[in-house]
Amino acid sequence: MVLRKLTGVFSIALVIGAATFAVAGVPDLDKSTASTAAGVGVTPVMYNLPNGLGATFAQARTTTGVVNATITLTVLDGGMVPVANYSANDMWLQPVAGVGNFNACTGGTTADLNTNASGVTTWAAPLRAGGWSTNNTQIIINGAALTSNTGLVLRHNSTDINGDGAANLADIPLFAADFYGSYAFRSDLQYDGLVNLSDIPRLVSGVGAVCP
Ligand SMILES: [Ca+2]
Ligand SMILES: [Ca+2]
Repeated sequence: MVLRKLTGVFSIALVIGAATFAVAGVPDLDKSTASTAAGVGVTPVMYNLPNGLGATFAQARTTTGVVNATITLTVLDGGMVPVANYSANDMWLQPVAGVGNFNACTGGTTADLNTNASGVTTWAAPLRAGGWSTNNTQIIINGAALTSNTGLVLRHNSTDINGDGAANLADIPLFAADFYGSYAFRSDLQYDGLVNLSDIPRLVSGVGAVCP
């Protein structure tokens, strides 16, 4: 009986907690939404460099060529009201862990701007990051991933193939191994489903890029 009462108290506490979480002006991870301009059924790949001189989101690629993968995020609170002027520093990208070695520089994947009056921000400018990932890319708001989707279909690679934050001579042997070996996404820098001569200009021009 005592246990039952205690359970009731805990339930009420949980409900109060949930209600508090949905206060005005606080981003709601389930009601906020994000998408890429590439649309459904497309798998864009971003080419990133630690110094931010990799591809813009409009220069993402699929096996058939360039595709605009610009991300639009609409931040809403629990009452579906736009959260305006939310800090760009508190919204960032992070691939789902488990595959690859994606490694962003500090602040290297934050949104372009604070949210506008409609609660909207974008990712269009190049990221500052190295390493690679073939998993979905999550939108993180103040440390927690959006729950309104399971991540955006957006993959990443970089001349910083080993993902240590610097594209340098240590990455070249990895490329060489993939160039002569079986296909490896990490070295498909000019993404088209093949690792061949067309990937070498990005490899060469990327060497020397480090986090700022
Ligand atoms: Ca490296
Ligand atoms: Ca290629």
